[in-house]
Amino acid sequence: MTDKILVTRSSMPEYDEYIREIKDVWDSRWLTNMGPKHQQLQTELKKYLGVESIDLFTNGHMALELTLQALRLSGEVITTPFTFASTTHSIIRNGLEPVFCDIDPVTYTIDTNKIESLITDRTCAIMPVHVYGNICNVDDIDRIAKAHGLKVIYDAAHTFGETYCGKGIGSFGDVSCFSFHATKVFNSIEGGAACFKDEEFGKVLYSLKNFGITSPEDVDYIGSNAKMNEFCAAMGICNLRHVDEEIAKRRAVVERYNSNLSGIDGVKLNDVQPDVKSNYAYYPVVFDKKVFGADRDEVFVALSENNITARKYFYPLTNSFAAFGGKYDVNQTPVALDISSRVLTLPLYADLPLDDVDRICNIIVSCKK
Ligand code: T4K
Repeated sequence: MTDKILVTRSSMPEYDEYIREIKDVWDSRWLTNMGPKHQQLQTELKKYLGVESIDLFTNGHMALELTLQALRLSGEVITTPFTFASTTHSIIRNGLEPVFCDIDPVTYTIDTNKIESLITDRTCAIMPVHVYGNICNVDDIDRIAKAHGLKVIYDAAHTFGETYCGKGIGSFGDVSCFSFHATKVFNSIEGGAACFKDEEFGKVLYSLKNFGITSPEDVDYIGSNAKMNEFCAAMGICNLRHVDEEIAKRRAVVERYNSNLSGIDGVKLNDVQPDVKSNYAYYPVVFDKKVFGADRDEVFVALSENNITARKYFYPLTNSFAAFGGKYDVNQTPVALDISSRVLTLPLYADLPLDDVDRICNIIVSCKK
């Protein structure tokens, strides 16, 4: 019996490197509340991501949720359902109404040709998602937002370190939010960041992650608690030293998958987009049963039987969640509905042995009928 292969595996520094990094935290007993490690990671990330301003959070979700609160929005937010629960929840938990736009069948990001028909006099913002490391059509989105006076908040959870035309992906839109969760290309165990340009917005956002406290005797906003602690920041500092190396290794895994799976009829692979420096975050494969003979679920089961856990990211669509009591109609986003029923994300992490990639691909190929 071979060891189980999971969809991903956290990147980690050497044990001793982390222990050295937390020595100051231990000695100082300064464990959280924007301490020195938090400051250091923030400074290093600002440079690495190529953004004007950045603030760190306890996770990517709180970055999204508090960003929407800090923008003081009301009304409707145009977004997509082909995403993790976090995107949609951040909208609804702010008392805003999500309006679901369909996705592009090639990049799986918001279909910018369909945004304008969804704009009403209640629309206040667009919250597009860069999916799997594929970036949205940021040029179209910028044009539409400017024409209609809308804010743009990117869910950039999957696009750590990517650039578009040489610019950090976090520098697009009014705000871009990253996730540094254990499963991401770069992790701080749990963590996240919001990147922005407007300093006034930044001040409100900063206080919202600390209960809305603005000075020792003033609480000006109804905030939350979403501060990154020093142990997480220390993990981030260590992982950032190695992230380029990790991305290069991920690339080698992706290229091995591509060489094994390209040219198989009924198996659609994901291409790196023009002008994008990719981080190789996920490896999505879309199956066409009519051509390949087997559907996504059959491939999923075949892999599971061999101790390999692929994942159906993103199935089901967020607009079908029981939590929303049938309020939204999945048929209004037919491309998203179709892709979510056919996509499988295959195991991908820096240290995934190439022999295992070959084995995974052989199992997939053996499903062909
Ligand atoms: N927006 C988008 C588009 C997102 O995808 C996400 C998060 C967010 C926003 C919110 O960001 P955060 O608030 O999470 O920072 C995982 C992650 O928990 C979640 O962060 C991620 N997206 C989502 C796509 O995937 P699960 O429920 O699938 O994770 P789980 O526990 O099944 O882990 C998957 C695999 O990862 C495991 O089989 C093994 C590996 N793993 C997992 C953990 C927890 C590790 O190697 N180490 C670990 O510590 O949600």
